[in-house]
Amino acid sequence: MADPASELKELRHGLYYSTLIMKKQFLPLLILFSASASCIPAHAATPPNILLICVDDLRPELGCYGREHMHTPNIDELASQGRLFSQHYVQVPTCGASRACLLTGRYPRTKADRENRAMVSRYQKLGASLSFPALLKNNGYQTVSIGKVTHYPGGLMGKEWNNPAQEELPNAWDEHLMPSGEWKTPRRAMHGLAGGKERIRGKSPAIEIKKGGDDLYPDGLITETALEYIHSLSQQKNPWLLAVGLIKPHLPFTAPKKYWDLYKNQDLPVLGQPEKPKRRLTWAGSGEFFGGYNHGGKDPRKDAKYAALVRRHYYAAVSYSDAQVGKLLAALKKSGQADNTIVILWGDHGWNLGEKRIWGKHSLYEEALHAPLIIRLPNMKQVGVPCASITETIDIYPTLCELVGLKVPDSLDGVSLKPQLVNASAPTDGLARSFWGASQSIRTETQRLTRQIGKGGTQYNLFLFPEKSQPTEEEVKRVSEKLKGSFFK
Ligand SMILES: [Ca+2]
Repeated sequence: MADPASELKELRHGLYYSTLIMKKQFLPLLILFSASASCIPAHAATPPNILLICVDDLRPELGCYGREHMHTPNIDELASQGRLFSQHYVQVPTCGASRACLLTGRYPRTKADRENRAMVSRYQKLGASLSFPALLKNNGYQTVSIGKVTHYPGGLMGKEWNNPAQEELPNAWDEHLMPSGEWKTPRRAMHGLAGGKERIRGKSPAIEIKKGGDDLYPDGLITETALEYIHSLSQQKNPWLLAVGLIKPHLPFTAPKKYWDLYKNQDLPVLGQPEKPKRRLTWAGSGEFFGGYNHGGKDPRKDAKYAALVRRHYYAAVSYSDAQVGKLLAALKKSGQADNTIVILWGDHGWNLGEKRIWGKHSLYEEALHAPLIIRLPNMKQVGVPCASITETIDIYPTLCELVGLKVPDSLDGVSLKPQLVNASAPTDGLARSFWGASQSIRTETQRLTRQIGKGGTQYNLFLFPEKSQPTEEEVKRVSEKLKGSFFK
């Protein structure tokens, strides 16, 4: 009898490798590429490759962000070799819209731009050349995405997220894949439980730990496929962009047991800001967490033991993702391409893990908007020195343009982070903008000002950092007067 695991592997090879034919020439980019404009050594023969690792719902609660209770050795090592951005904020605290901002380098201007199907509406408005994968592809790069890079893992839409006639981001990728294994389709894999089980909305558990290898959940398959691509892309002459989208620690908080074992006896730090805020503008009802899953009658807002259990499960899922990152970086090293590859690790937004009595991400509070960003360049200086300047997701697209020697398109809203990659203490404009529905939030080094326009008129909510005291009415008035001109029209 055939071994089901090898059958699965063969199926993946059959599906995905049949199309891995490298035919393109990269002359246009060779002409444009200027090694002196980047941190890439002048003797580099071709433009650098790019390995972009997107991690879903990853808080900056990682060892390298100073959180010692976390077991994240691989992301920590990447940070020690590159630049950690300690104050990186996303534009929208939801998967699809945040990823659309990453890939297009633009603020979300409309309501549709702030929703999970943002990529589709942007593409329809802005056309084929709006994303950096498309720009790179048009300039000779081989572009591949594996897993959840745009909103739909694999980049296809339709009932099961696998209709080849419905691409989420057309003309951007030479290949876009989602190995769904025993879950059969990307939709079922996205929230998949062990054993190929599909999440049943409102009935499946939010947490699960099972004994098994990394392929117990879809990220193991995504990584395995990515390892094969790192190997095969490195054999060709074209520069490449490989975007790998890991699904964990997105809900449900699942991981193979070995990652749970790291936390089962771990003391957890006291939760910051556990109370519902008095200043409640844009406060979130945690619908995804409470409505999407069955908690067996338990509520972490009232049950400290359950809250700690859920947190531990989230952390186990983080460590599971971290292990996948380790495999990707080891494969890159083994491929011989590490010295000519830019590595970016990006979290699509944060997550309130009980802070402010929120269990979820759909708000304009600090925890939902603060996300990890680490960039490692070949031959980088000041490695391991973090950059504390305020940065935002839209800055990544122009950064990549500058690093590979392409002109930054005029349509972009962000600013290249190359100065901060060269010198960790280089300042930025010191301002990050985030959006949720009709509300907006501005983060400076010491303040977050959120504006809500509704039936009650225009209201402002101010937070001061570090969050020790609540601002007085006077301060709210003074800061909103000072910053309100910076809200995006
Ligand atoms: Ca997400």
